[in-house]
This record gives sequence, structure tokens and C-alpha cells, in this order.
Amino acid sequence: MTLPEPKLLYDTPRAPNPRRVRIFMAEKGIDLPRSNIDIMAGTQFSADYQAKVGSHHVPALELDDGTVLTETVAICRYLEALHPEPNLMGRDPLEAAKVEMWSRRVEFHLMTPVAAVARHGIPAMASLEHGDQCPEWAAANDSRVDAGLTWLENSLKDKEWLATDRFTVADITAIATLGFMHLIRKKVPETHVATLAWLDRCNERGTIVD
Ligand SMILES: N[C@@H](CCC(=O)N[C@@H](CS)C(=O)NCC(=O)O)C(=O)O
Repeated sequence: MTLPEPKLLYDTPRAPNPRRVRIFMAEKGIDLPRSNIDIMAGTQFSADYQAKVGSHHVPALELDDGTVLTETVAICRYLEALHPEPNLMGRDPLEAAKVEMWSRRVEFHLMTPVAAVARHGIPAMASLEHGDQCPEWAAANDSRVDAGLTWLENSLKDKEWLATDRFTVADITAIATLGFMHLIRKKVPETHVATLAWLDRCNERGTIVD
């Protein structure tokens, strides 16, 4: 079966989900043309983008048969099918399930509260919430970010990588989430030695692109 080839990545700098795809592509040595969608200026809400992509989110991946994929993990899954090595999503059903489990755990424990603090607490991000920010929700999530960081630290104790014996997309989800924390002025605490050692290991790979 001939599968359509990726043609264009709809991307934006600084945001965590497009960065997950950029790091995934860097790991696999994939280079693609990119269209920069300025989400702070609201380009994702334009009729053109919505008609093309069917969503007001980035990343999106356009294929050469006109298909457009959204959802970070769906995009990664397609790229993995076309470029199986290095394997980042599991070599067998059990590994694949573990990788997905850990990636989802990071999304729920850490990425969701970090996003809530940013999107509801930073005035410049009000447009992403259609002008309807809820500062109380930002405040409520602040301690959930701290709890998420503690969860990550405990999850990395005595482990080199989050999901398996090698770097996977679950690690990418965590790196992108931690990178996003600079927006809410939070850092990994110095006492979280397992997380900091894991971050060093990730950064040594040379693929953790901005
Ligand atoms: N479910 C989507 C979420 C993507 C997402 O939240 N993207 C953010 C940037 S990290 C975005 O496009 N925000 C624009 C908006 O909310 O209008 C995925 O996993 O790809």
C-alpha cells in the first residue's frame, strides 16, 4: 500500500504540542516545510485555516493527497508508520500500551494544569479562551502543577526513561510540558534530582529542539 507523504506542518513556536512533533521529527531526522500559524494573533480561527484543517489547533500535518491530520499523537503515529526507526511509540503491543499510558499520564498530571494556569492566568492568552478567562481556575491549578511535578519526580525514580528502557514519545510529552512552564514562571525544583538527571539525559540527545 502506498501511503500519502507528509507535505506541510502547520506549526507555531513556543507552544508545547507543536514542539512535541518537532522533537519527534528531529529524533527521526524528518524535515518538512512549515507554515507558521500565529496563535496569539488568532490565525487559527481564520476561515481559511478552519476550512483546511477542521480545527483551531496546531499542530496539523497536511499530506500530499490533501488529507490533514490533527492531534499531536495521531500525527506522531503516522510519522512513526512511515519512519519506523528510531522507534518512539513501542515495538510490540505491550510496549505501545505502556508508552501511550505514560504519555497520557503526563498530559493529565502535568500538561493540563500547566495549560490551565497559562491560558486562564496570563492576560495575553485571553484570546485563546475567547476572552473568557477564569483566573480562579488558574489559581486552583497552581498547586496541581506542583503535584504534577512531584508525580513526575516519583515516576522517574530509579528509571532512565519514563515508559520503557529507551527514550519514547512519553519522554517527549514530558519535555515539552516542562518547557512550557517557563510561561507560568515555574521550574523543576532543585530537590527533584531524578527529573533533573532525566532532563540532562534528554538534552544530551541533541534532538530536543525548540
Ligand atoms: N488536542 C490537540 C491540542 C493541541 C493544542 O492545544 N494546541 C494549542 C497549542 S499547544 C493550540 O493550537 N492552541 C490554539 C487555541 O487554543 O486556539 C493536540 O493534541 O494536538
